[in-house]
Amino acid sequence: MKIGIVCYPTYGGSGVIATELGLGLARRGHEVHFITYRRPVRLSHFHENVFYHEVDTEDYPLFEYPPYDTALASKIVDVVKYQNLDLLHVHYAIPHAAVAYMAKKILLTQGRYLPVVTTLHGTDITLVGNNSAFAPVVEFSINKSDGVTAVSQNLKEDTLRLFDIQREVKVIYNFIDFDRFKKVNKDHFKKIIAPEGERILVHTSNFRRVKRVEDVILIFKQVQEKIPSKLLMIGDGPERQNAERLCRELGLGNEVRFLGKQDAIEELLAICDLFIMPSESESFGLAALEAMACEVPVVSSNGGGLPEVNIHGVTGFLSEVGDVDEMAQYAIQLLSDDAMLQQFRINALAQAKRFDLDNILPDYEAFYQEVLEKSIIKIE
Ligand code: GMT
Repeated sequence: MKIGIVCYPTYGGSGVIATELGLGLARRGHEVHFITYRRPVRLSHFHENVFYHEVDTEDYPLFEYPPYDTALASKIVDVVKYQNLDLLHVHYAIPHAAVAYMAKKILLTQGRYLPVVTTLHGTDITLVGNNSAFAPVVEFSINKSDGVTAVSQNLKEDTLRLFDIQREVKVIYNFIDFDRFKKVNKDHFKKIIAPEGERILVHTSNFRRVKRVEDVILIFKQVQEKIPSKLLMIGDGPERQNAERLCRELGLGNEVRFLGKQDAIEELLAICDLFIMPSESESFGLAALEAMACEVPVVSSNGGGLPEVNIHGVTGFLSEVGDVDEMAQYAIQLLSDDAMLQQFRINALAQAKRFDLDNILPDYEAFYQEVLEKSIIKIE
């Protein structure tokens, strides 16, 4: 198949999933064309069967906001026509699903039907998409897609609850590439971070409000009062400054390290004992899955689809959103019991295996095939 992929090229989960999916499809012999405004972060070097088309937005004094949607639609039309794509897969509804609809309509005037698959990732439904500034367009463009997937059962339910959806939404979970995410020996590195053998807690995110980054610090404060420990804060975003300020106020300057955006997350996860994810809402929680694949248990909130990934009392613990005290108690319980921690590590890996890329990728291929077959019927 020749597949176009539209996504955000940044560090967010939707861009990561879109890129890893494209690379996986290319390894299985499909021709994959990424159409984005910048090279996706995980598309770092040359791959067979992978092409990259950059969307160029023209700057002009009249434009207060560069018309990205128009530029993207034009680029999609161009790539579909000249690369002869079979199907377009857009990740994150805003604005990609609406732009795909526009491209599809343009191509139709030229006698070509472009089947479009939209994958809903989370905040495009629960936070931003739900906002009245976007909702009518989000609803319309989901209904106009030829196929729609959601990354968890919870996100599917949210989509059906928040919008008037006239079509089937298929759940295809986030996935993990075990060739990359696995526990590796980084003991030399561990000695630098925790020279006295302290426990290492970790949080990775884009530091947006929905992540409740300050809760991570408040949980860690309680943990390190009971257990010698260090905290790694990986990623960057609007809440980082507040989190750093809170650390200074709580006197945690030496115990917490803000590492910023990191590419080799798996090398850092390899030295960690516990992942903290207290998000307000999380459609799936890809970062938690990456940790579990590296045998790191998770203490998280129960927001959104997190209970589908992190199993309470098995791979970690779940608490109500904002219940910092309970999350801290769970973390202390786990980190002070070697046998329990070891068992949770094993359980976390076993649960992560359910989301192995090799199992999930064929679901996408089958779904594409289904959409293509229905599209042929539509043309006829
Ligand atoms: O909000 C983010 O953290 C980024 C966002 C995205 O779309 O880039 O992540 C969402 O998509 C991920 C991949 O499907 C999910 O694993 C994340 O849970 C989801 N984030 C939220 O729902 C907050």
